[in-house]
Amino acid sequence: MRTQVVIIGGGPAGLLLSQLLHRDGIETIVLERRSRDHVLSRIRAGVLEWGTVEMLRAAGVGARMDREGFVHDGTYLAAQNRGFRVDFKAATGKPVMVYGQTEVTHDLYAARDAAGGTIIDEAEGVMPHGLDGDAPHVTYVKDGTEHRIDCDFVAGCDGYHGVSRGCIPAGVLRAFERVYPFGWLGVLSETPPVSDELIYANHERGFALCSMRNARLSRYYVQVPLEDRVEAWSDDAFWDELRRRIPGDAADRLVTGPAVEKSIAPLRSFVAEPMRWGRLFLAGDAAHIVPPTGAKGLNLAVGDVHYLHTALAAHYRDGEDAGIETYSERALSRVWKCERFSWWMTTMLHRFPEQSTFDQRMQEAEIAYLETSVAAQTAMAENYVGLPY
Ligand code: FAS
Ligand code: PHB
Repeated sequence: MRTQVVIIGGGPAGLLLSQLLHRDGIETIVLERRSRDHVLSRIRAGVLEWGTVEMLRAAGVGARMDREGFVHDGTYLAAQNRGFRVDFKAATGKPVMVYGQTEVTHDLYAARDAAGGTIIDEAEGVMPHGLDGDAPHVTYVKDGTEHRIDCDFVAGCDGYHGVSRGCIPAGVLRAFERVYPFGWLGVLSETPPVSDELIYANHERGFALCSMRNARLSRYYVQVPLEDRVEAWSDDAFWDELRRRIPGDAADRLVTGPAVEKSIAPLRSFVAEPMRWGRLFLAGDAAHIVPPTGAKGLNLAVGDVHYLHTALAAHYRDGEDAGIETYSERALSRVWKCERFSWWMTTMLHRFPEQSTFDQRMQEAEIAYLETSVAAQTAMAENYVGLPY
C-alpha cells in the first residue's frame, strides 16, 4: 500500500488531521490499535476552546456540536464553599463550548466514513521506519498478517502510551514532567447539571469540579489521594464528598443518581521536545499531557493539528516547507503556555499533601485577587477560551 500521510492513532488528533488533510485532497491512512467501540467508549474532555469549535466547523464536523453543545460565557470558581463568576465573553469577546470529546470523536469517525476515509482498527504492532530518510514506511499486523504502507510523512497521534514518541532517538528527545500527588475521581450521572456553567471549587478537603455533557447528563470530579481505588468509593460517598466541597446553594440543588461511569485519573504535566524528527510529527497527547484542570488536553491536540495540517497542505499545494521546518517550534510555543495555565489552575485549586499554612494563604490570596481584579480575570479568561494559534 502507499499513501501520502500515515496517521498513527484514531483519537481526536488523528481523526481531525485525517479529515482536514482529506478536505485539501491529501490522502491519509489512520492506524488505530483498539476497536472503534473501545475508542468511542472513552469518557474524556468536556470543554472546547472557541478555536477548537471553529476548527471543527471548518472540518465539516460542527453541525451536531452546534445543535447539541452548550455555549458557556463564563465559569464559576469557589473557595471554602463561596463562589464567584469569571465572565469569559465580557473579558475576551469569546465563550467556550461544552460538548464531550466522545461526541467529537463520534462526529469525526462519521465524517471519515462518509468520505470513504481509510481507518484500520485493531492494527497491532504499528511501527514507523525510515523516518530520517525521504521514503518512510509503516508496518503493522492485522488479523495475523503483516502489512507495509509506504508514505511521505508519519503523524504520531497515538497518545501518551503510543509508539511514536519512542521513535525519536534518546539523544534527541528531551522530556519535561511533573506528576501531581493526587488524582481525580470522576463520575458521570444521568442527572440534570447542578449549575448552568461549570463550578471549579477549592476546599480544604480538596478540589471539586461540577461539569456536564447535556441537560440530562452531568460530569463531576473530586480530588482524591493517588492511592485511592475507585472500588472504595460508593456513589453515596462520592455525592457526600462533592456536597462538602462546593458552594452551599449548589450543594442544596445537587440532584444525585447512580454513577454510569466512575474512574480515577492521575494528573501530570508532560512535554516532549522536539515534536518533529525527520518525516515524523508528534501531535496531541503523544507529545504532551496537561492536568485536566484547565480543560486543555483535547484543545492542545487540536492546536497541534492546526499547525500540522497547514504545514502539510503548504508542502503538497505550494511545495513550500517553512511550516514543516517550524512545526515543532510553533506548536511547542503554544503548548508551553497552555502547560503553564494548566499548572497554575491546578496549583491554585488543589490541596497538596505537604501544603504549609503559608501555601494555603497563597492559594486564598490568588483566588481573592481573581475575584476582585478585572486584569486577573482577563488573564484567566484569555487562556481558558484559548490562546490564538
Ligand atoms: P488519544 O489518547 O485520545 O488518542 C490516541 C489514540 O492512539 C488512541 O485511540 C489509542 O488507542 C491509539 N494508539 C495508542 N498507541 C497506538 C499504537 N501503537 N498504534 C496505533 N494506535 C495507537 N482533556 C481535557 O481537556 N479535559 C478532560 O477532562 C480530560 N480528561 C481525561 C481523562 C482521562 C482518563 C485521560 C486519559 C485523558 C483526559 N483528557 C482530558 C485528555 C484527553 O482528552 C486528551 O488530551 C485527548 O484524548 C488527546 O487526544 P489524542 O492526542 O488524539 O490522544
Ligand atoms: C469535563 O467536563 O470533563 C471537564 C470540564 C472541565 C475541565 C475538566 C473536565 O477542566
